[in-house]
Amino acid sequence: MATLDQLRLTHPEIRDDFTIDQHWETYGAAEHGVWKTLYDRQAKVLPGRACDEYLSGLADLKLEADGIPHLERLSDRLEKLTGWRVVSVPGLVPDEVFFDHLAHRRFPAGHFIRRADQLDYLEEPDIFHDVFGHVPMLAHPVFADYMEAYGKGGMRALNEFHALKNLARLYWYTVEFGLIASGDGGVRIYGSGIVSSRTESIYAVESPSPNRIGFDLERVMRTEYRIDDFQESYFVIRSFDELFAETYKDFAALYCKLAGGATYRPGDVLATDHVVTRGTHTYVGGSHAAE
Ligand code: HBI
Ligand code: FE
Repeated sequence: MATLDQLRLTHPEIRDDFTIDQHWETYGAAEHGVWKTLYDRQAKVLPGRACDEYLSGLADLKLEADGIPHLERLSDRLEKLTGWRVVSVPGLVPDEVFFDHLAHRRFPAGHFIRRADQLDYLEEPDIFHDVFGHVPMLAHPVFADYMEAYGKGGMRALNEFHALKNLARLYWYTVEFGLIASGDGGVRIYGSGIVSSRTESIYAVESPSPNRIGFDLERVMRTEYRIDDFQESYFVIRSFDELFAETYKDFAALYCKLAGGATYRPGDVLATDHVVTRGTHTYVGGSHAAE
């Protein structure tokens, strides 16, 4: 995580909240071309796999294939819907800065876009992951409330409870890799990490390999996650109202309870789990999952 002083070398105009001006006119044809390639790929795999709320957010915000979005114009549309704006940042920002932006309905989007030879994987979230992956769901009023509540909760977890790890797991298994039950007994995608990845969009919905487990707040907060491969388990919510209602739970009592008790590996399935589909992979145990 670069510090403000380090970032000042490459972004002299960076502000104390780590935001920079996008200077949309400075993106070149190659960068707009990468956006178009990624967008066109996802446009082929998401219908029938992404949830309706995501797809209508994409349409309502007029996020299209033609090129990297102009964040000010995008924010003017988004703000009319749910009060959120999208701000440009050089890359990952410190947790407390990230939470403060979310708590004030500002979503920080990486300024850069991956290179054409990095289409399938990158270590830091770029503007395609952040804007194509995260922003459409911010047009959904209940999810928009959830993200603000997450930001406020993050500040408390960081400052009062040293429970950031538990909260990061909640973010990971909902905002980044969450699934929602669809009426026909299947699942649909709302998580940004999935929806911005062609291969994982297919894997998360159709592969028999991963577990798909009914969402439970404490269960998720106790479950480690991997950052370097497809998820071994996905957690399935029944509705965004259900997810938002979780934020009203007494997190202080929960964090105390979490301080003791088990931590689960990504591939574990518990007797108490509501198993939607049990994965065919066998958890090999082995190296502890990356945190
Ligand atoms: N910074 N720009 C940016 N984007 C993120 O998604 C992000 C971050 N900083 C921290 C972070 N995510 C995670 O550690 C959160 O779980 C806190
Ligand atoms: Fe993300």
